[in-house]
Amino acid sequence: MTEIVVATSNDHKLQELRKILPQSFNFKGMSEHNWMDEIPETGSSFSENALQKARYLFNKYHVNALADDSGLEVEALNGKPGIFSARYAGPAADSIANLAKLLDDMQGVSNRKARFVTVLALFFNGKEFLFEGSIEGHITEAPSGQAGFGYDPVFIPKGYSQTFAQMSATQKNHISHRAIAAGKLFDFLTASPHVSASPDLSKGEGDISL
Ligand code: ITT
Repeated sequence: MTEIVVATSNDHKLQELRKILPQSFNFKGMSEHNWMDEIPETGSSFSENALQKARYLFNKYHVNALADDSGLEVEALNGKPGIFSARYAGPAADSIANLAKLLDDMQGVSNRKARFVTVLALFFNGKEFLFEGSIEGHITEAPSGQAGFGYDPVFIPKGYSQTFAQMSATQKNHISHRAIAAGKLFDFLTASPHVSASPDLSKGEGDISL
């Protein structure tokens, strides 16, 4: 079975991706290889960061690599926390602190529109590909629900009445930003001609959004 190593230290992402992506590939966590690297993330966009993380694994360990860079963009905060979602309340901040800062920043703000974005970068057979997904919604006044991770307790997707954290994993994985990006990756991986003769980035093949 073809192995693809997921360049993440976020176990929630790995679990969500594994549920969505084809079972015919072996998506391995870095810890299963005992790789404890702190991968640098210095880009100025989701795409740059996702590519940087996947490239790191590919360059260091010469494996097929997948990376997920994602975050929450809030309209009234000019797109923040965006690429800084994981460390919004400071370099060592956890999800609770990030969420508290977000609700604080949004106090008294009536425009609560937001969207989640995921960019997946794949290094496969020495070539790189990008797949993007996003979902619109709004930020609640207070957290609700226990499931999921990160900002899930305060995000209600458009057309729904529950936060991601109130939904089952199956429900979230059906509609989320990550599900949309991973669905495109799924189609790419399961289209066998792509895998044997990968599309050429420079010709705009695949789902390239650089
Ligand atoms: P890696 O870089 O190691 O993959 P990370 O958690 O630092 O892990 P990012 O830099 O991509 O990953 O930051 C993503 C952050 O955005 C994540 O920590 C959450 O706070 C938030 N986020 C992304 N997807 C989310 C989701 O589906 N639900 C809730 N929050 C999410």
